[in-house]
Amino acid sequence: AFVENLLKHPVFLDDQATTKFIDTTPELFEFTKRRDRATKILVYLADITVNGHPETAGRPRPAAQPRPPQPPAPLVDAPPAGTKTLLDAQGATALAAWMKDQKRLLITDTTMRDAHQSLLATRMRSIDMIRVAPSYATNLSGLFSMECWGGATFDVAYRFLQECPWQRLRDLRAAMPNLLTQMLLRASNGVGYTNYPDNVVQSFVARAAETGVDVFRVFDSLNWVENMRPAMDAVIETGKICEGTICYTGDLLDPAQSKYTVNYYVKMARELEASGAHILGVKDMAGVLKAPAAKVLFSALKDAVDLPIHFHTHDTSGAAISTILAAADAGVDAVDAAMDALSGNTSQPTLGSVVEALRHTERDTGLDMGAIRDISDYWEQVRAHYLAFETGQQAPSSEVYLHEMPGGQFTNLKAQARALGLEERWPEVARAYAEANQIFGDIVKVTPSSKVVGDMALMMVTQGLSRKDVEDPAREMSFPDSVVDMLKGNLGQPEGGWPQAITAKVLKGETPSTERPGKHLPPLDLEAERASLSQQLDGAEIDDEDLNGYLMYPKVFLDYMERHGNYGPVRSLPTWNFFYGMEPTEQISAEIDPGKTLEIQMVAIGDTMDDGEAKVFFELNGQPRTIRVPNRK
Ligand code: BTN
Ligand code: 3PY
Ligand code: ZN
Repeated sequence: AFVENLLKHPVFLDDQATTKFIDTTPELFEFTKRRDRATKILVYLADITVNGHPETAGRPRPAAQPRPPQPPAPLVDAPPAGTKTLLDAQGATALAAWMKDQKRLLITDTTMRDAHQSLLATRMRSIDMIRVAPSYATNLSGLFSMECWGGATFDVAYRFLQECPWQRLRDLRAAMPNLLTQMLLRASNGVGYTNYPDNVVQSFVARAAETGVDVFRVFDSLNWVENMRPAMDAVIETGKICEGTICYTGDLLDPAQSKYTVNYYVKMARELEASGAHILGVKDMAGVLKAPAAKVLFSALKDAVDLPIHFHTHDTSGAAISTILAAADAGVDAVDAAMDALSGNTSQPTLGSVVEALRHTERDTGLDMGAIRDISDYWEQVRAHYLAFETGQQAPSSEVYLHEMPGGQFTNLKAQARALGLEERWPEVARAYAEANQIFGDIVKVTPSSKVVGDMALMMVTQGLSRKDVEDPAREMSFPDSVVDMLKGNLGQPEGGWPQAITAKVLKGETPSTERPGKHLPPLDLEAERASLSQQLDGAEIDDEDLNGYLMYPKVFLDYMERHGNYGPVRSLPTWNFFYGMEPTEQISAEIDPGKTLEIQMVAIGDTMDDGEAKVFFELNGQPRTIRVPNRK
């Protein structure tokens, strides 16, 4: 009967069965459900083994297969009470007050989000995070929060890792019940690159809070508070923590600095406080805040607002720890750091070193160095699997003070430059980036405005254009779409407005908008979108997670669903095998559901036949299985 049930089920008929569909459809008999998904995984493994993974093709490969990472054992029986325990018991306002009462410097671990976004092109897979999450819950329960979601991870999970980002969040939340989870939200740009209608942002925030985000770091890519309010209001409405965030740029000690001064930041901090933020975030996305300036900035902000302050920076220059110590001295409440093995350079400063630097001082973090070392050892083993995504950056660089490129963009722009054959000309790209920033009037550069500056820089290098050429009204050229869009006002308004001459040239006389973009975007009919998505997926029931994924990235989501139909829950594969397939005689396990594990052995790779298909021989749970895949090599 189950076969009939399964085969007649409208969703299954069209091979659109997803993990979630099967998980939430109890009428399906277990044996076949396993067999079916197992076959899909074997097809994936066969395909990668024969053809390679497109994402690692042509990239450096570890000399030998690294051993599977082993998470540290728990130091206590159960997760002790932590910040999440406090939030649940007393709410966001009490949590903020508690932060201010702490003498110790609070630490956010960014390893699962910004660190790999900034070092490994955001390619870290969920399995490598979820495996170590219980060790954090037991061994480092004194952390302030775990930044593990948002930013570029949402898009990359679907697009490149063939994973559902919501499932990642759900699993991490469950594995760290005592710790606050934190995400990066680009205000009206959601976790995308463009302004969404207000109700799309609201819907996304509500769903993220429901699935497991506790702290929302909300920023706007032009530091425009008006454009942050809908997202901030949506967060506050969920009862979760709203970290209203200032993006730091320039050098506030520079006497020539006329825009991004202490007064500018103080004014913005007050606006964020008045808008209901529980925490004031200071996001130094490029890592250009220097220690002496930090002292001035944080002292002024402490005086100006009553909120706890949370500082985020990058170690691109190699000088970030000095800035953190200055910030700690000036009374900052919390800072971000990455576990040692994934820290430094374009990533966050080194967590263990921050902890050590403050040991036996007033701001001693109280975190256990042994626990930190063990978890960092785990991350070191994980990192070895991602060699294909390393940037090749060997050393810190003071050039960041010239280009001010966000750490999270660095790896991305480098990959884009490589794709255009400009890898050898990276220093030119970096300098063009600085010039492009000046063309736009010296703006805050952070996703998505940083991407626009990057697009402009790549155009300048490929076409050999200087700033003067670009600004010359007599010289005709066509600009990247993202530049046109930004100067139309579709990302909002920067401090001081867009420079008039370049706007006129780019828009060819069209009048730009100076109002909040969301003001004119009509609300999307969410139920109509759900119905349309369901239709595109052959009648599948669409839950809020899938709907919100689709609203952020319609095409990326649909492509993901199509591949999911073919390859099944590949998130359960070990990272090595996900990227490199299997060797003959190799044996692996894949837990496709809690407690349900596939034992997979690759027996041999057969010949490719006349029809171009290669046979791959496996044993699945001891039973022989032959899979045919097209040999595209
Ligand atoms: C991806 O597209 O990056 C992840 C999904 C894997 C798609 C498989 S990998 C082998 C084969 N070659 C392709 O280009 N796509 C499929
Ligand atoms: C992001 O928006 O993804 C960032 O990390 C910005 O710094
Ligand atoms: Zn960052």
